[in-house]
Amino acid sequence: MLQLLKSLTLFAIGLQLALYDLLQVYESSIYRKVITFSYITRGQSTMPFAEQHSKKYDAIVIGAGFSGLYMLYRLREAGFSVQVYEAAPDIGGTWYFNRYPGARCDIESIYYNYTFSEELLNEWEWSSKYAEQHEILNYINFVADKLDLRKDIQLQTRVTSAEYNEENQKWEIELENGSIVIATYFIPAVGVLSASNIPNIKGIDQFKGALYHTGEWPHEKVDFKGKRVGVIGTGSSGIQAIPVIAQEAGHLTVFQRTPQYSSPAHNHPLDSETIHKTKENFNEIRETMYTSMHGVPSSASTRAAVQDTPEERERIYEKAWQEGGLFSLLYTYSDIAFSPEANETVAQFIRSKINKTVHDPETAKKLMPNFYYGTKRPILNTDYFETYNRENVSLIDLRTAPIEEITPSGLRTSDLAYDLDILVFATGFDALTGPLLKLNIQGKNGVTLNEKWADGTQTYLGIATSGFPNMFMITGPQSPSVLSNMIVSIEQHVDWIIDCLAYLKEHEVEAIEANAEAEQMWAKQCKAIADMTLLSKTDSWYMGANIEGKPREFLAFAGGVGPYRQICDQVASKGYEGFTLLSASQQTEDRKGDKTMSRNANLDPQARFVLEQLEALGGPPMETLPPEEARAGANFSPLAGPPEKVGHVTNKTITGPGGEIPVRIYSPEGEGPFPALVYYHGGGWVIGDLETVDVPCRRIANQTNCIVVSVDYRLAPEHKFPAAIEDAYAAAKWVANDADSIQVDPNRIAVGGDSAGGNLATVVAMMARDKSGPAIVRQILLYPVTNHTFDTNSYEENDDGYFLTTAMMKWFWNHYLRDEKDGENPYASPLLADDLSGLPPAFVITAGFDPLRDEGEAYAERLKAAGVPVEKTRYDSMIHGFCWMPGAIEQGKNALDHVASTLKRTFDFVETT
Ligand code: N01
Repeated sequence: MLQLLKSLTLFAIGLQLALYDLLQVYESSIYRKVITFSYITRGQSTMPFAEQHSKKYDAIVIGAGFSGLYMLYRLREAGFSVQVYEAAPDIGGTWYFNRYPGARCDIESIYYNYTFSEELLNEWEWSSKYAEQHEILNYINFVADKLDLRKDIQLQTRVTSAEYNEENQKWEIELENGSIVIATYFIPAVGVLSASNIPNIKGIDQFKGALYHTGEWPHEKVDFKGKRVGVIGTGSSGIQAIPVIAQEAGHLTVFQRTPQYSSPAHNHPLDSETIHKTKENFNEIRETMYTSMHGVPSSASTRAAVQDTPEERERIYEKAWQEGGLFSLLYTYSDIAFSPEANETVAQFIRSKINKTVHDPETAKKLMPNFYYGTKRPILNTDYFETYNRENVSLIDLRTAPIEEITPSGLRTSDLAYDLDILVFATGFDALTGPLLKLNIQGKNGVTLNEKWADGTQTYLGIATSGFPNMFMITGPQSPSVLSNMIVSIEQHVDWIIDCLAYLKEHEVEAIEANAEAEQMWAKQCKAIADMTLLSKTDSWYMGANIEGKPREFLAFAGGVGPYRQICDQVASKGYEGFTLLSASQQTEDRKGDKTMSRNANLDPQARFVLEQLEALGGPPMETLPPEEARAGANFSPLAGPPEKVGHVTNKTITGPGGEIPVRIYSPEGEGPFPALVYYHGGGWVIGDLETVDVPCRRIANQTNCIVVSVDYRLAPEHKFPAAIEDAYAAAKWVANDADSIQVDPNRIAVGGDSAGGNLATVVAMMARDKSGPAIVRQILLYPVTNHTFDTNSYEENDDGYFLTTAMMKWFWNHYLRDEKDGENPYASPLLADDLSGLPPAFVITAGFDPLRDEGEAYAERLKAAGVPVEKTRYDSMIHGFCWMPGAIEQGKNALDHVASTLKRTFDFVETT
């Protein structure tokens, strides 16, 4: 729990989804098993032909771009025999092919290089903030020469298929010339944007002019001088190419289907001081990149856009605009990636910039984007919008006049025909899965990758896929990949693969294969994370939406480069859990994790991600800390998400038995009197405060249209039992007695709380009954503490690993009670009360993965038996505390809305009777 403070930092990063926390879900969820297989020793005569006559390697790598080259280097250094095949006439991958005019990187050059070698870092110098394609290609060649990589690369050699031979556990890879090569490990390093998308437009073959795709640009200079040029597509490639082509072309016609957000790159030559400083501090910079959201050494603000005034936002957006970083605008506020309202503020800012830049209002109107900013890769430009002020450039809006046909002399939309000499397709790629599926890969049982992924991508960590042993993808689908600085992600994958191969060698493992259960969980998790953000709400190539017939799914892991690295490292540190390791030697099958794994299949993926993040962040367990430190670390606001607006929020203090009690009053707009909920936060009577439940209280107040009075009662161990209940009761009495002053209807007061707060709420209800105190019409008990005992099944099942642990509960109770005897007091353990009759109707929520589940449910049963009307709901897939996390866990939001609808019903009922 305490690691939450650190998690805040991560959270803040727009995309990163509010998630974090606790323990070893993976340990239980995804198991590692070692299966023995009987290795068939084959004599020469029974050996398949291919095996006898083919070249054999430990590893075959396909592709000689950034990923293939680094993979080659690491494999060779680790002592594996390796061969790289590259279809192109030279190395460079994406940077070999994408040589269209204006092509350059969108990550600052000084961070867009390999980080593994000090020597490479020191010997290379970038010329500008965003290097041009030819300079990046020069860099790649420099690295290849420096590390003497070319000798293991066979150029102009296309791989036409790869097939896993189950009998000998080898990959048989067929080359274009028909020859077969054999390898133990098959590593397609084919890039993620290497399968060009040329739309199937009628008449495309008839065009008599020159036709190009930005992703397969020719080596010879294309002469645009005086030509009538058409460009289809305004993504990153189009936006880079259009201003450059416009400078040369006789006339340029841009055919735009979807207008894009884009901000200026402010590219400039790099001065030697910047270069020197970066090199000097590269160790620290690298660390920041590795633990960051996107693989760059910067992060998002922790502030929400709604917390600032429009003027302040404008100032912040303007500063980011001037910075010219790929993520500058996205990082201005923590909620841009999550909240439509926050997103609209930055979208509006960019639209106003376009309006100011483009002179012709009609053209400016056509250029206005209207999807959620950041749900496509942000685009940097150099004079893109200014280009539309040129006489020789016109913009055609394909949304109003779609392309009907490509003709021999040009292109015809539903409106007009355009004569063109050159037509440029800047129409993007069949991203992430496309390059892999083009390889004709066949795994076990004759199943091809295309068949396996026909209805959706299934990978484990984006590195492996079940049914395809010993195959490793680099920056594959369902990894951070295209959402990140690719080089950082490439290095992380390659390093992980090398460590894995070393482990296999050491343990004499012949084959490693992802488990189907593990990849199902991973797919669910990737989806859940994307669904927390706005990313999956836009039709983009991230979603596969640009390719006809491609399954619609978010294709990357959106939880961030740093958290992802931690997850991969955890998997490795636990002996590659989630994988099956096939060993040649006799070993026993280890399936210890099975039971917990099948249980964890029911754990909500968003909750799981929260748990994983918190585990990844590490830190000492709360129960080992002094209370002040535990309190300081328990900041839940990142998980709560942005606070919603409420009519009025008033902080004040009221008089309590031990001094002033701070309260926060959330009031709806309009005239009262309103019904009220007196709310007690959880935190084991030791941690927690008004901030902890600020977001939930706002939501309940808005959804119920009631006043919520949140109470900051005294905490233990400074104030032991019964201080907290005395304050809690005093606050309820104050609300009833001073109802008029805060516009509360004294006949419609409910109490509620979560965890220890749920304990206080029901104890207040008991005290009110026992002392003829305020009339309470409803008690809302969210996974309440009801008994000072630790021997229930739910304690046993959820002892450790699901946010609240047994050790933490013991620590809380020990701080709260003066002695063991207090634990038997019904005002501490209401489940032990002799008489629960006469209490207000209860609404009890419990969570499946919560040590407190059983005592909450037992209490609900006892209330029922005492004649108290009870509604009881168990959120089966949830963890303790989930109502504090509505920003990260959808069901937290649902539970709060459930509370609100129950309260509303109660209040309405009381009003009408
Ligand atoms: O491709 P895209 P891209 N008729 O898919 C349009 C990376 N990259 O090559 O949006 C008409 O983004 C399509 O329209 P719509 C970077 O990650 C990096 O530009 O589908 N139009 C869109 O406008 C980037 O995100 C750099 O409605 C059609 C465009 O074509 C990724 O590559 C530089 C159409 C395609 O945009 C892809 O960028 C370049 C049709 N039938 C690329 N089909 C750097 O700076 C498609 N379009 C490092």
